[in-house]
Amino acid sequence: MQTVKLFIYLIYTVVAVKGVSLKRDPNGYLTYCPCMGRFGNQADHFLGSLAFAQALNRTLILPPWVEYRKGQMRSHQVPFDTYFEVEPLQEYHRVVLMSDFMNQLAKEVWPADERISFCYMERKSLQQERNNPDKPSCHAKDGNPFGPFWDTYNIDFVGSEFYGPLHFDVHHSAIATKWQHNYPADKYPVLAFTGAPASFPVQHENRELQKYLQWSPKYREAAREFIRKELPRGAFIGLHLRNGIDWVRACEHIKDSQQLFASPQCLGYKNERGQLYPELCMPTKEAIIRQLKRTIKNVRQTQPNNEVKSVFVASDASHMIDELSSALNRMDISVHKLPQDNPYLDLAILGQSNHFIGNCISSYSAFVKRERDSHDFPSYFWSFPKEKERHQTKVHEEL
Ligand SMILES: Nc1nc2c(ncn2[C@@H]2O[C@H](COP(=O)(O)OP(=O)(O)OP(=O)(O)O)[C@@H](O)[C@H]2O)c(=O)[nH]1
Ligand SMILES: *[C@@H]1O[C@H](CO)[C@@H](O)[C@H](O)[C@H]1NC(C)=O
Repeated sequence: MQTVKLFIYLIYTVVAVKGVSLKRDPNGYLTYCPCMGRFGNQADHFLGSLAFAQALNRTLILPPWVEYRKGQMRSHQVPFDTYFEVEPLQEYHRVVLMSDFMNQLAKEVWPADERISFCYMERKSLQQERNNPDKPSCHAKDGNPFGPFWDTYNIDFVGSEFYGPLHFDVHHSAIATKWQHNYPADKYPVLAFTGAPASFPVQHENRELQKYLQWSPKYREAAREFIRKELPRGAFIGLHLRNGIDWVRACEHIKDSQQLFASPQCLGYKNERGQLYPELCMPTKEAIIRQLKRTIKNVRQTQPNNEVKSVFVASDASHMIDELSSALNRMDISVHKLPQDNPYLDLAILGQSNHFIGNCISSYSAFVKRERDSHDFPSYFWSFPKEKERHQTKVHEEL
């Protein structure tokens, strides 16, 4: 009897220490490097990849987020669950953290000598291929962040698979069946993509998957703390000001495109709500102050019981604290920002604001907009709709 008890006790401790051990998914796995862009881009890609894994009925291996730090040559990989919870995602589809997969399953499911990287077509190497000059390859680890990403989990590839002309649009075709036919799970237990199997910006159909992406307790708490301790009681408006030098340059592409980055979120995926114009990307300081004042007045009229007491500003460069403070001084509204740069905490706070004004072109703003949509919180965009048109609609309404 004693020995049985001891045995059971031992089993319990082993399970408790190692965590519940994972069972192999007979339908296989899918993973990718979030190798394009910073957080906003990666989040768009994540939603598409999640939908794609679901359509193929493969477990999605949750990649870490790829971050770039000033003055460092190699990207940093931050575990997926640093920022977001794993559990809510399970409601939609099977997922597993990359570290858990590599530690617990890779040895059995994905032995080192069977690791194939998937890319649409051959990717040219940056360095000269010394050994094999002519052999086409995905060169999955060539350059930054490609190399550092897979190195994080000691992954090397022994071969390449070019999957073209297959694509990822699972909503408008039977492409998922073709993937399953070409790459059955018993022969290809893991599909490891050199980039996200998804489009940018996120497909319209996949926007609502945002609701499964929920902030980790650490960020949820930190946002709540900041709001409670630093902001006066009452409603607050969250602003995203995207105005760094890289953005000024990005905005120059406005003139030769129908859409730019996240712009379908306000213009519509088929431009059904208008064409691009420069102020959508780079509103002037005057326009920002005008729109903010107008929004505050609107809230006062429509929600007199929940008066705006403060403004929270998130920005990659200029927060305009002085300009905004003096503009709102007479209205008795204070203006705040985080003491230190923290893009994730900025996002989590913007998600909780009573009203939000973001940049339609920015995928960073788009993250906030989607999260708020999932809670039915109101959001607006700088200089949208276009001022002249807005004036015309107003005149029209008055008539
Ligand atoms: N702390 C902070 N960082 C920001 C803010 N806005 C942008 N950034 C930083 O700038 C990056 C912008 O890249 P993305 O997240 O891909 O979004 P985007 O605005 O579409 O920009 P690009 O894709 O680079 O053109 C973010 O990931 C942040 O690191 C902000 O309001 N606060
Ligand atoms: C999808 O995969 C799961 C887990 O492997 C399996 O139980 C389920 O039957 C699969 N669904 C379909 C439609 O094949």
